[in-house]
Amino acid sequence: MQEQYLYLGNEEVFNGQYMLAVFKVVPYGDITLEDVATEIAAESSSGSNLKVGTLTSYSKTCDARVYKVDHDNNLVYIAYPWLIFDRGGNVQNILTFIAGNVFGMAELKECKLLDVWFPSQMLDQYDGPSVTLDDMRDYLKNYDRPVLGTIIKPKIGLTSTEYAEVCYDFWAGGGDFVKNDEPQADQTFSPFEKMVVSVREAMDRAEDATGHTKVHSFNVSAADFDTMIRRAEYISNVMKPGSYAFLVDGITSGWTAVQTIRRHFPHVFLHYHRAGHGAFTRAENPIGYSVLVLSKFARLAGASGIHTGTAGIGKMAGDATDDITAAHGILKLKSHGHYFDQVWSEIPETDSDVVAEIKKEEELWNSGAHGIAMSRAKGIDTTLERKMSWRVISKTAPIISGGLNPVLLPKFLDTIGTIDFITTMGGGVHSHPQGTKAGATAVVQAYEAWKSQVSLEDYAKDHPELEEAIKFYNKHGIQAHRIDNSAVYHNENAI
Ligand code: CAP
Ligand code: MG
Ligand code: MG
Repeated sequence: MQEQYLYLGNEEVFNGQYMLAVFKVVPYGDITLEDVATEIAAESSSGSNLKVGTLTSYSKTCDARVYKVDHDNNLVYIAYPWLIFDRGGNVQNILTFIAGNVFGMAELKECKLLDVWFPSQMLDQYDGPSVTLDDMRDYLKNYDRPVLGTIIKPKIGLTSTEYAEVCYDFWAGGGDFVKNDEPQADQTFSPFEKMVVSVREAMDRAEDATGHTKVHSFNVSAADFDTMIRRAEYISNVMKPGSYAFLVDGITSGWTAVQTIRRHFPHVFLHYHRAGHGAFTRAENPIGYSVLVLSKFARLAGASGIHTGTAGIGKMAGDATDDITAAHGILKLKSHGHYFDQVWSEIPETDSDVVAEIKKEEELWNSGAHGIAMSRAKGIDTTLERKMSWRVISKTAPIISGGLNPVLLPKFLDTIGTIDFITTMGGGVHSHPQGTKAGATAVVQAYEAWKSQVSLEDYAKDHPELEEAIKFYNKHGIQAHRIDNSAVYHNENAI
């Protein structure tokens, strides 16, 4: 037990000077929860396993504080004086503190960081997104449906021109958005620059053919930041402004890579791909952090969009409670987390402007407007960012992929409760029996069916691409049978 970190019942932790965190903790042996909580607080802030003689009165102000222990649920609440974090809006440094050595502590059988809470005074130190899905909607002139996208498959192995042809087919079929798959970079069979030029040419053809603008998200993850910046600059020189996003493999290339691209290219949609997150976030992982925690830090760091999962409908692990809480947690001005309610305002949440905007946002969401996007389609200007961009951490868009196909889209739409997201279907488009173009059209038709509240089967009667998709995916889209949204998404634990 390290008493200096034990502050049960302490109210100071709510004074805006502390970032709050809650961990699910199971220690080995018969160590008490309070005891091990102080060890976690020490290791994740100022201490070690032994009390040192070099402490000063000031250094003690850097101590994390265990302010609540919930024995029934094995929960430990720890407050971190956010002044201990590296100045200048560095997200990597926070996670080094709270999601660093603690995961290696021998006395811990379980240590899962489930939720975090940022006070408004702390939010003001961080970048947040500079480009949001609203800007992409303005470019696409798409306000009344999700941005419908794909990932080019096979995941790797097409030449640059073959890759671009698949892009063309998807866009010609009515799709909005194409992304590189997360490992596509600069491979011998698809040199990066040739791929970019080929994509631009295919995009121009698709825009001429359809009369609609299109977007492509390019992976700029690389061996070093100079190469990342060089690739990003090359894309910026080849593509039209607004027609491209930068994808960063945030887990494998790291938070510094994410923030480097965010800061060097503040006018470009920053697409955070989370390949590798499963090692930390899966429910069956006793050590790690939640999808919500990952997603909240991505918003803090300035990601315009991050993958948040298919709520148990697609091929990846994750359920409605985890994935939908994360999606709403990064979209809304006020979000209900697993344990904390977060207001993403850099001014006190009691400020009348903020209170008014939260009220308006809740009304829009509750009005079945499926979130802000639909209301904008009705000409209601709700874009908080336009009015208060200097006062809030703008929204981050959920990016939904992982085994989805047109047949599963309506169920996901019912589950997520908004249209304000990007969906990207890879296998679920390029496996369509009639090919990629028909696959894209089937996705659009599936959305149209949902929007007009007609069953897919009825809508398919005069939409052949969807009809073919239903036959095929009900047979092959294994996830078609894995629709379990019984996990009711709610926030009973919100404080
Ligand atoms: C999906 C995907 C995505 C993962 C990401 C893939 O392809 O491109 O990277 O699904 O998962 O490589 O598997 P499919 P998440 O559409 O063919 O499944 O969004 O959960 O991070
Ligand atoms: Mg700011
Ligand atoms: Mg992928």
